Amino acid sequence: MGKSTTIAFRMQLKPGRVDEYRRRHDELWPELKETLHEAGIHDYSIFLDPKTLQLFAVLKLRPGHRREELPDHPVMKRWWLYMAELMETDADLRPREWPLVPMFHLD
Ligand code: RM4
Repeated sequence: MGKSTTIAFRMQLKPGRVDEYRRRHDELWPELKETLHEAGIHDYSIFLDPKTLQLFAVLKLRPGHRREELPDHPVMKRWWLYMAELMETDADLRPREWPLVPMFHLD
């Protein structure tokens, strides 16, 4: 089995939604966890910058992952719909994502 790749991206929380955002992730739907794992995602963390409400997501993708299929997955769609009141979204209610550029890594 090959090595996973790490990607990172930024998302944007809406004002006054920190506690609810954390609560929903503390209670992440088991079927979403399964869906993300099945797509090849693991070791997924999200950090908050409390000053700007920017969310920094970093996750690992297994070789042969299917992350690009997630937007069509019913569970993913349902989660994004549920989260849309808390996060800045695109017109289709996906959270807006700004890819981050890797600059340094220490093993
Ligand atoms: C986030 C957002 C992301 C999703 C995580 C689990 O708030 O919806 O798209 O991957 O939750």
